[in-house]
Amino acid sequence: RGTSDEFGWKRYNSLAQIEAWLDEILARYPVITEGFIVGQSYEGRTIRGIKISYKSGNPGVFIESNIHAREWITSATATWLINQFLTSEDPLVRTLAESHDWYIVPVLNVDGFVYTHEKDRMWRKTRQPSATSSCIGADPNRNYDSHWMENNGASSNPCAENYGGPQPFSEPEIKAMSEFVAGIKDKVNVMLAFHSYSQLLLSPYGHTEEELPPNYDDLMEVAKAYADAVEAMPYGTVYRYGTASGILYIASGATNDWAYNEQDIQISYTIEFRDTGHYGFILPPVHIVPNAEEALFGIAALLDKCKELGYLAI
Ligand code: 0X9
Ligand code: ZN
Repeated sequence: RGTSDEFGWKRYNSLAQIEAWLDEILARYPVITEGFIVGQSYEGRTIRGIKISYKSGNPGVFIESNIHAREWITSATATWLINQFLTSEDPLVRTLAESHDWYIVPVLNVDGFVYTHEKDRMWRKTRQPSATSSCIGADPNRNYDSHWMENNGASSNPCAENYGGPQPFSEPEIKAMSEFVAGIKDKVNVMLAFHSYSQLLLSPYGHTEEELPPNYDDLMEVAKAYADAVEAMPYGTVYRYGTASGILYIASGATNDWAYNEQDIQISYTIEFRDTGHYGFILPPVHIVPNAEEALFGIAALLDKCKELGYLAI
């Protein structure tokens, strides 16, 4: 007990720890949970997820986490949420957990994640070599086939941190993710892509500033519900919200734009967690639980607003 190889939320966990914990959870809750496989990474690792479903006919929420390797707070938060959904006795959390079907992928960029633990803490991209350069990996959040490479929203330089890859879905992790989501999209009402850092809720579009998404007003109202709920918590953490292109920068080929544009998932955000830059990606582990609590109550408020606006009908 209390040794560094034990899974928990007092420190960041390795991929092996997360997978061993997932196995325990799946064995302990065999009726409510179901493991799923998204696919295989470039280095041959299995990308795993967990579905949590208390009853049939619930609206679906997909959580994609750790697509960027160094954003460790995202998988720590995703696993904490899984644990809450299964063990919390708070009535609000019970209602949240039991009235949605959750599809959660704690670590999508498995190769990159292992690399950040073993070699380079600041690694962001995948680990697939380039055919034209000695630089390794593409930015997986620029590799979806929605407006790929448009408007300088990704780099064509294999050495850049936002390299879009040689073609859309060149990265096996993203091809697998796209096929997995496409196969269940009729059951997915909400897509949330977990990132860090900056404390932002980013809606489509990321690829253009010239146009707003058709349900922009609703997307802003839903994001405001999340931000207001988080700010009302004792931590008082402030989240800003807007379109990704409007309040951050133009980025094309990202998960939430692809889900919105190509899979018709009408509620789709990138969420940038703590902090605003003091620690940045190297967020101390004392932030894990507070950040995850904010995500929990933010998501609860977001889904309440989605329901009110009619987005959770199935
Ligand atoms: O650049 C990114 O991929 C995200 N920021 S991060 O610092 N985590 O790398 C922002 C993605 C913005 N979302 C869209 N363009 N839709
Ligand atoms: Zn990111």
